[in-house]
Amino acid sequence: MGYRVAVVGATGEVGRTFLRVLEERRFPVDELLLFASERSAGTRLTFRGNDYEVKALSAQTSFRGIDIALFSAGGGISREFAPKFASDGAVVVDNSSAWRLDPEVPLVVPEVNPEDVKRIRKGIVANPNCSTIQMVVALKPIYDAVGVSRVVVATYQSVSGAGAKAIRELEEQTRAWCRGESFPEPRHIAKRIAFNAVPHIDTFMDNRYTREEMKMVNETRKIMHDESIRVSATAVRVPVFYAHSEALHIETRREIAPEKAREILSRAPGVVVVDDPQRGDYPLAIDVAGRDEVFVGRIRKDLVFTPGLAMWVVADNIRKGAATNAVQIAELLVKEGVV
Ligand code: NAP
Ligand code: 3JN
Repeated sequence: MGYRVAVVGATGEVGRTFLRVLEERRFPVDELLLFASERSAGTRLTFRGNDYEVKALSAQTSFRGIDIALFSAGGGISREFAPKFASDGAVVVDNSSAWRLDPEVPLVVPEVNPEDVKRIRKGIVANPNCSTIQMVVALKPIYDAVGVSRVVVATYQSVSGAGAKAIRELEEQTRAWCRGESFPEPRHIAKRIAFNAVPHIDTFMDNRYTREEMKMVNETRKIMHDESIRVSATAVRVPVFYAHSEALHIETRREIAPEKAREILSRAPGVVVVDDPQRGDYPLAIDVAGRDEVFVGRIRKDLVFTPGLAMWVVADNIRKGAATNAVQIAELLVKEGVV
């Protein structure tokens, strides 16, 4: 049996990747409806070798008969349209932060809390922030083995996290530098990103952390069902096209040898351990781009948190951090008979 699937934000970085991932994973799509803004109405996108026309999403759009709607058009669109799709019978898998902390909306990473998809109340399941997803996939096996009390994390986030226009921005700035021209003004990233590192993703909050950093704090607790886990994050944009990297410093509740952590992580679902630094083997964004797993390396004892571990965690932010995780959620919805 197949499903009637809608993609909202189909022309964006995440939307286009949804189509690739649905095709690669052979998700049972019977009918596909593509939506974006008025700007790209009429654009044609390919899925399984067939052409589909993108339609403008509007208050007049009919949402009847849709089984699953994959949303990636920003929080405003999700707040307005997800309830409309849901009240017409669809289950919405939403990629924005709009619904993530709503107690009636499950926030799901299939390797961590798959059972939560059954707790749908509003017809919406939220996909966590990309930086949270890769962190919790790496944390969960350690948490299950010895407990985790505190995490300090610094992120190195690629420009694709800020959308298709930010990718063009890094390209244009780099091209200008190569030609000896002056840099064009930044428009989609807070500061010049070429040859730079910018500790400013999303907006600053009253506590002087950014919204991106606080997403990691709050979403981790909700996904792990543990309000006692303390997370402190610094989120940094770096001139990388695809894949986010993270330096994690973890306080565990009980002692664990790095060798044991390596063994546990090697067996964990969705994790690939690449950890032989003497031979120059550790995860790199350029190798991880295009992959669906979370890559972990540099696993060692932490020198501040005792007992504790330090590790380096890398994942493709557009795939595992967004489209792949959302399609995995859709697969769970099918498996659990929710759709
Ligand atoms: P993007 O490349 O800028 O694409 C944005 C998409 O949203 C485009 O398809 C755009 O359509 C569509 N859109 C914009 N305004 C719209 C409107 N008024 N009505 C309908 N569609 C509209 O951005 P992206 O990287 O794909 O990310 C999109 C969203 O996904 C983000 O805002 C964020 O909420 C979420 N996201 C989540 C994660 C995560 O951490 N899980 C990661 C990345 C993104 P047009 O082509 O017509 O402009
Ligand atoms: O910047 C990144 O690397 C990830 C960005 C995600 C993002 C971008 C715009 C709006 C989000 C998100 O998923 O948290 C949002 C949002 O708040 O919906």
